[in-house]
Amino acid sequence: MALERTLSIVKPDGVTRNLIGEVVRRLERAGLKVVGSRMIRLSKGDAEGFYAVHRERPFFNDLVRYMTSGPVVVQVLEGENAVAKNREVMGATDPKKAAPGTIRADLAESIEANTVHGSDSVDNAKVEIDYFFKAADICPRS
Ligand code: IDP
Ligand code: MG
Repeated sequence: MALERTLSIVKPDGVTRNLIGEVVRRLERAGLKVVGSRMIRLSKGDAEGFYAVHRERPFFNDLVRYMTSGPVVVQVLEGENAVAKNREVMGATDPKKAAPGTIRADLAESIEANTVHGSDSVDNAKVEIDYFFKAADICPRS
């Protein structure tokens, strides 16, 4: 077990439907602690940069349009195995394939508007946290 940090985002569909608290409740109940949090409206450039790894995918332009369609909450989560734990609580990308009881199975609207983002590795978590947070805006809790 290792104390890790990961980046979580409540995506525009989650914010629009007033599900910020519901998402955070589920993450906290799983033992994850919020150590950084702010609401932002991504610019086109922000979204393109954040999802650069997907730029050749057919859904890229739609994804950027969707992620810039309304405010998001970017959060840094801390905890034992935080990267995998967050992904577990989120569920699979496609809500139709997500395990029952996960955020995406219970709350997501579609494979695109799937309510939450979570880093997929410890290395990517570091890059993604740095994309949105200055060190001074993160408050360690353990
Ligand atoms: P992840 O969010 O579960 O890590 P990724 O494969 O990294 O999934 O895809 C990033 C985001 O792109 C997804 O969360 C979703 O919003 C969107 N996305 C992924 N696959 C598709 C697709 O086939 N159609 C439309 N949007 C997609
Ligand atoms: Mg991903």
